[in-house]
Amino acid sequence: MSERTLVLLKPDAVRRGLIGEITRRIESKADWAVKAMELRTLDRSTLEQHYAEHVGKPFYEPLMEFMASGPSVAMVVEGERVIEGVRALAGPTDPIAAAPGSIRGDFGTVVRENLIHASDSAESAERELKIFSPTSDDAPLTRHQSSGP
Ligand code: RTP
Ligand code: MG
Repeated sequence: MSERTLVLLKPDAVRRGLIGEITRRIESKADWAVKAMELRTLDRSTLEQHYAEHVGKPFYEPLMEFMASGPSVAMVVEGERVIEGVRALAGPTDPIAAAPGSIRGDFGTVVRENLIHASDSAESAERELKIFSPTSDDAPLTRHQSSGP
């Protein structure tokens, strides 16, 4: 079933020049498509809504500070089982526990600075897409066959 998810490339991913690498992995999956994309430094109010479930946890304040420390890329990705699928590409929260081949497993070492956020359920996706609402271009996506040399 085709669905939409919210993906954030966190400030560490942007600082380290990994926007292209991570986006490539997502975009390469058959029939998944980036429907909206925006680079911006997330403000406190957006982050409070986004991470409301973690208020009061010991990692909450450092997480908020990290997430506001520089620009993130917010994107809407659409496709078959994309919610579960991007979580699988990302790997578990702790990058040391994440298998090589996953985004966190290949590029991360620190739990907080784990490169990517992806909605964890249909309910989260619906909620988070409303918070970020990057402008979506709903024109049908035409994939052109490259006619290279
Ligand atoms: P996310 O929400 O960012 O997609 O990540 P997640 O579902 O894998 O992890 P979650 O438990 O929702 O935690 C949100 C983010 O908080 C940071 N974190 N730090 N013990 C810690 O220092 C700790 N635990 C979590 C991570 O950046 C995590 O992605
Ligand atoms: Mg989460």
